[in-house]
Amino acid sequence: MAGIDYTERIPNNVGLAEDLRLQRALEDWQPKFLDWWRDMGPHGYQAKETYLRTAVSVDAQGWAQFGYVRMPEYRWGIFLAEPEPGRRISFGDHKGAPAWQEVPGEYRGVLRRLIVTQGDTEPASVEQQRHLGRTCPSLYDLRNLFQVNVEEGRHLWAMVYLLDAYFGRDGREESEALLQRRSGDRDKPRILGAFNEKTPDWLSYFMFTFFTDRDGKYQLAGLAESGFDPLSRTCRFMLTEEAHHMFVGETGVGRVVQRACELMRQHKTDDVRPHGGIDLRMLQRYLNFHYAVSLDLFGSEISTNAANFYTMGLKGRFEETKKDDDHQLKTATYTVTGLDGDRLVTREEPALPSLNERLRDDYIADCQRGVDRWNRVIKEHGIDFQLRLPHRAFQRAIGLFADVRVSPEGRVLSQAEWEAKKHEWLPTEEDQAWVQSLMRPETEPGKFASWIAPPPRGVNGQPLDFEYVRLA
Ligand code: BYC
Ligand code: FE
Ligand code: FE
Repeated sequence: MAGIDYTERIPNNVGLAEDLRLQRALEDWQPKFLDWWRDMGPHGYQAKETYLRTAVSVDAQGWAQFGYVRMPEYRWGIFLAEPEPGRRISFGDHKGAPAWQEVPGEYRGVLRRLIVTQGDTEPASVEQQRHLGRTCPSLYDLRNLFQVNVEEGRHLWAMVYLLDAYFGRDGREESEALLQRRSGDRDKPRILGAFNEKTPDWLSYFMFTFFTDRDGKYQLAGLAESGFDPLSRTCRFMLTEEAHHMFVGETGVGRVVQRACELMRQHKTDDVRPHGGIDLRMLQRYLNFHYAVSLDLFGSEISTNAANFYTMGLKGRFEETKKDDDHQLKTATYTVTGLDGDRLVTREEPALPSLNERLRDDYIADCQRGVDRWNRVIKEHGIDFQLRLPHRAFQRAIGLFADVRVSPEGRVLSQAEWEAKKHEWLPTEEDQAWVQSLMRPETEPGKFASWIAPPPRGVNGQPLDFEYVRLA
């Protein structure tokens, strides 16, 4: 592996050529990353040419270059959004001070933990999705999957850059550990719950990119406000990529909805299964599951960690600088839903420890907008059905509702009531078997599987029957 010109091989706008120590650290890490990618990246497609978008710089021309690439040869680069001259910390105890260009010593451990938690999700999602290729509903979808995968790989690079550049030896150890944990592994699992779940089929994948990548958007938006400027700039550039992941999720689920509606109309039935579709009630159960595990990713409703991240100036609110308040929140309150015996009630809580819940609220509103767009498709087909986000307390494993059973409407249930009803609310074994039975590959250019409508247009102005992945 010696002798590679990494300054050329790793596109970057961080002056890598001038920083020998960092170059050496990344030079040591890159082959380990590639080993991981070969072992845990998309299974069976490493040698196939895929029509991918590669970022080679952060400006308008450079960040969306399209061309055929074999994934292991993808140019994973390190990009930070352009610096804001004179940027100041906009919240917390250090509000008004110049943004940090180096790690503030007293927060080193906390900051490292945040970066590691963020970084850990990126390779985890690649691991979760690695077997989807062989059941792709079209070459268009296969290409989009691989686009998401290489970009999650780049997001891992983004966090490893911060660890290697700013955290010395422990940063390098964390960089290695990011390649050693494995999604779903009993002994060395990924850090956060949703990233140890399986993504066994394309419906789960579209739900994941809608709901779980959207957690990414909100977490990255909080970190983009960070007083630690390199983290802020890194996250700001990652957010431009994240938009595509949520596009894949929203349009993916939307196309499944559309196909279900078309089949319902055509065959005048609610049960579209005999016609190779996924019916709306089953979709609702998948939605319920992915929404709940994604809500858990925001952490506990009342969290001293969240208060500390904010007070220390490390993680802000969504659109922190657009908010019109004191940005310190020492006396402010926030409305939080909690439990009172077996009733769900709202309470005014101190704002600082409620920051996870506040970010969750922003996220829920964003999810609702996407669900509304799916419902418009259903309505346009003249079908009387609506998809709904379940209550925030439904099926939670983290926080105030972790120990209670709650219906999608928000009623606290006895264990017996839950057992009697849960098959209506969460994907059943039968649902999973059905969805799995639909997962037959469609690899002829321009063709789409029976359960999903084609998208309105192709990628980067290319036609739908473009050879997005060369399988030959
Ligand atoms: N599963 O006070 P608490 C993305 C832990 S997604 C397991 O409740 P806190 C992407 C927590 O770590 C974005 N453990 O929560 C999407 C803590 O452990 P320690 C990822 C959990 O700390 C798709 C303990 O419980 N980015 O980018 O206020 C594809 C008590 O914590 C969970 C980030 O998460 C869980 N769900 O907040 C690819 C941003 N929830 O420290 C990529 C960075 C909590 O006591 N992370 N715990 O051992 C954070 O800001 C915070 O760590 C969290 C948790 C919001 C995750
Ligand atoms: Fe990511
Ligand atoms: Fe993502």
